[in-house]
This record gives sequence, structure tokens and C-alpha cells, in this order.
Amino acid sequence: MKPPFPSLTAEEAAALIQNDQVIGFSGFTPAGSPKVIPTAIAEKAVAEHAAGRPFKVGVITGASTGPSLDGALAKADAIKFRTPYQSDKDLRASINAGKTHFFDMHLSLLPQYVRYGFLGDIDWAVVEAADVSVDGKILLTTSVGAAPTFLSKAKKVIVELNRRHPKELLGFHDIYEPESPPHRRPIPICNADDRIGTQRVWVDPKKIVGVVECDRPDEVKDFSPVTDVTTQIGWNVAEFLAAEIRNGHIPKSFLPIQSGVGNVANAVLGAMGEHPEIPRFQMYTEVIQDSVIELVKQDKCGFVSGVSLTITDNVLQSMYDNLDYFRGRLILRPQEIANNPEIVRRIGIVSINTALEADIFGNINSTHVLGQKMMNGIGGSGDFTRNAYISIFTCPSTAKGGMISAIVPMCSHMDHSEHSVQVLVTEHGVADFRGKDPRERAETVIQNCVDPSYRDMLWKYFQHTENGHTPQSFRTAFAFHEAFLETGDMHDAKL
Ligand code: 0RQ
Repeated sequence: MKPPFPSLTAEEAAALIQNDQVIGFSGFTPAGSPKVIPTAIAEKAVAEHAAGRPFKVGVITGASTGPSLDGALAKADAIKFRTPYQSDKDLRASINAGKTHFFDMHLSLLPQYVRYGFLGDIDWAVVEAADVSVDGKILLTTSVGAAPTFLSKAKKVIVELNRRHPKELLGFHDIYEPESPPHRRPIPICNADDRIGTQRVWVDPKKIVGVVECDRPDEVKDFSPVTDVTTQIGWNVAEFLAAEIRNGHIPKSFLPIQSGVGNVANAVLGAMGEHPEIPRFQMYTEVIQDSVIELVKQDKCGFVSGVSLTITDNVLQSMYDNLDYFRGRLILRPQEIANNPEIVRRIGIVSINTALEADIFGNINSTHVLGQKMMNGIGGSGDFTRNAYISIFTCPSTAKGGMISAIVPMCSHMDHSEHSVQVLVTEHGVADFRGKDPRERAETVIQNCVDPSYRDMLWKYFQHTENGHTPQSFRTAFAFHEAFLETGDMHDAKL
């Protein structure tokens, strides 16, 4: 059936976008982000630049996107500013070269920033949909993200109707936007599987200027295969949680799990699925990765609430082939609900996120390689960590073939402080910080988590630095980083 709004080509849609405008794109990770319209906007930018005219737009999305959005626009030098998260190599290079203004935000805050007007006017919402009705009801696809807020705040809307996604997705979304203060009420979610909103997003149909049809898969990359190191990290997390059930810190019925993004997170979930003492559990998380779908299929995960189905094409297809099985076991929510601190604290989430770097006192760097280069962004890790029942960070103890120790005297950038981080897990073991002062924390981390080749160096740093409640030496706190920049090996640190 023909869509009830003017049918546009991607190029006709791109022609409507003017230099300096701000676009709110749907999507959260590559899941559910428009593909053909942003690529056409990038092509327009190239043509405008060739004609000697300026063309850059402000780009806001739910989280990261894929190569047809962030990649294409970054390559075309078409991004004026970007928020709140990214993971595209071309965009990352442009950000780290100081060419693209990027501000890294807690993902739960993005929709209210837009709603409060902190980011200025939103000229366009460009939203991927599985269906759109004549009265403006939009059925989203593989993510919700911040799309409802973009749709309500944007002056005009273009829908990218992606035929790849079936209309039977109706019922997999739960759309709810909180009121702004001083009128905000409690968000009525008390269990991971509570439904509180509508199945589709409503937008004033007068704002919809057209519909671009396409048939394009999401651009979710395959994960690296699990390694001995990531498997051991996963097993250490699962053992720790099993012990917490045994000793009564966690109820026998277990608590909802949040799990971060990336290769390590994927391996952790695999181990949780296999551990005999981890009971069937629910997830109240943000990104639903391949490993979660596997756990739902096995019924080890009884219900998952998330923001996006960040799953590879084959896994998504296997889900679409069995949608009735997943109905009632999986729900997609806006990021400000999925990551909401009020709900995270209320329902008692066990958060598991990945660190790039940790220091011996339990501070965490999730974002900046060697303190300077942006990797992806803080994402939802802060939303969950600060408010969790137990907050866990994981990481391999070394990076770059052992030349980098992921555990250093002082983090080169700090995203999560010692006040929010309760447990650190590497392939070597677990450091439990609860009830420990900074000196006790350092001893536990060095004993249990550090790679053996760096252990004596960190003991030396700690034991020769006697001063204060948190012993630090300004002279040598960054000796590990300096050594890597000078020789390519942190083992050369001069302590
Ligand atoms: O680089 O690929 O060039 O070798 O960092 O490392 O071990 O593959 O880690 O895929 O699990 O991602 C923190 C980036 C981990 C991710 C991060 C290098 C290492 C490699 C990646 P190469 P791995 P993962 C909710 C939660 C923030 C957002 C978040 C992330 C690359 O988990 O973006 O938590 N988290 N969101 O070699 C220099 C170090 C390093 C290092 C690793 N100490 N120094 N480089 N690397 N440690 C979800 C969302 O918010 C959407």
C-alpha cells in the first residue's frame, strides 16, 4: 500500500535540508537509524563543497549509528556538531583531529536536553519506521532511542520507511515521555517487564513532509570471537554473582542485569548463560546484543527490556522468523526510560560495563585512550553505574599485546569515580571495593586484577607513595602513560 504522505526520493529529501540546520535522527547504535537519507545528505554536502558553498548540519541521535549515517557524513565533512555517542572510525578520526565538535553525554539525559531546549531548535526529525499511518502514528523499527522526543520537538519530519522490518513489530515498543519539571511524576516501572506507554509514537501529521521508502538492513558489525581472556573475565563475573547469591547479598530470585557494549560484554553474558548457579534472569538494559537473543531463545533470560536490538543481520532475521516467541519476552523503550536513574535504583540493577582503563583506587576511564583520544563515549555506563544495586566494571588486564596495563596508578581520564564503582573484574580475578578505604582498594586491585608483569611496578608505586588518605605521587602518577608514548611499552615506566 502507498504511504499516506508525499513519496520522496532520498535526494529530494536531502535537498530540503539546509546548511546549518540541526537534525535529530532516530537510531540507537546502528539499529533503527535511517540509512538512505543521511547518505544522500552527505552526497549533497560533497556537491555543495565542490561548488564552494558551506554545508554542515548538527547531528543528534540516540547513541552511535552506522557507516551510512555517521560514516558518510563524517567523510563528507558535513557534521557541524555531534552528540551524544559515536563509534564510527571516520567520525572518531575527525573528532580526534579537532574537526568535528563532539560532546559526550549520559544517554539518559539527551532527550530531556532536547526537550528543555538546551541544544537549540531541532529543525528536522528523520526517523526510520516500519509503518506510518495517515493520522501520524509511527511504528519504529529496531530501536526507540530518542526518536519520540525528536518527533515531538522537530519543526518538520521525514520518515524513512524501511520495508526490511515487518509491521508485526507492533507491540514490541513501549513509548513513554515524562513531563518536564515541575510537573514530572514518578515513572511507574517497578519490574523489568512493566509496560507504561503506547505501541507507536504519535506525531502531528502536518509536520510530516514526506516518506522515503527503502529496503536496507541495519549495519551492526560482527563481534570478535570470544578469547581465553574474555571467557575468563565472563566466568569471573558469573562466579562473583553466584557467590553473592550464596552469601545472601543478592536475592535467590536474582536481580535484573544491565550489560554494556562490546566484545567483553558479549563474553560476560555468554558465561552468565552457562554458569549453573546463575538462575533464569531478567535484563533491564540498554543495548540488546546477539548474546542476549541467544539467552532468550534458551529461556535463561526470561525477559529483556532495552533500547535497541543491536544484533547482526542473521540473528535479527532468526528473531523475525519467530516473532511470536519473542512477543512478551522483549520490549524496546526510550533511552531516558531504559537508563533512568530513578528506575535503575528502584528495581535494583546489577550493572556490568567495560572499562578502557582503571586505576588502583577503582576510578574508571571508559572513553579516552591514553587520556586524549575519544574512543566511543560514556554511553549509558554512567546512568547505570551510579545508581546500580551492585556496579561492576570489567576489562582485560592489558591491551596492545601487553604493552599497555589497563590498570594504572591514576586514570588518564575519569568517567566513573571510586564512589560509584564497587567491583572490578579482569581475567586474573575480582577486586571487591565495598567497605574498603583507598589503600585497601589498591592492595586488592594489585593482588587480584593486575597482569603479573606489571604487579611489582604497581606495588612499588603504591609502597613508595606514603602520603595521605589516597596515596599518590604527582611525579610518577602518569609514568606508565609517558612510557607508552615514549617507547611503546608501559613496562619502561620510570617510577
Ligand atoms: O583497540 O581494536 O584497536 O585493538 O580499545 O577494546 O577489549 O575490544 O573492548 O569491544 O569490549 O569495548 C570501553 C571501548 C570496550 C566499550 C569499550 C583498546 C583495545 C581495542 C577496544 P583495537 P576491547 P570492547 C552501555 C554501556 C563505553 C560506553 C559504555 C565502550 C579497543 O565498552 O565504548 O560502557 N564503553 N556503554 O586494544 C589504550 C587502554 C585500552 C585500549 C583497551 N587501556 N589503552 N587502548 N584498548 N584498553 C551501552 C551504550 O552506551 C551504547
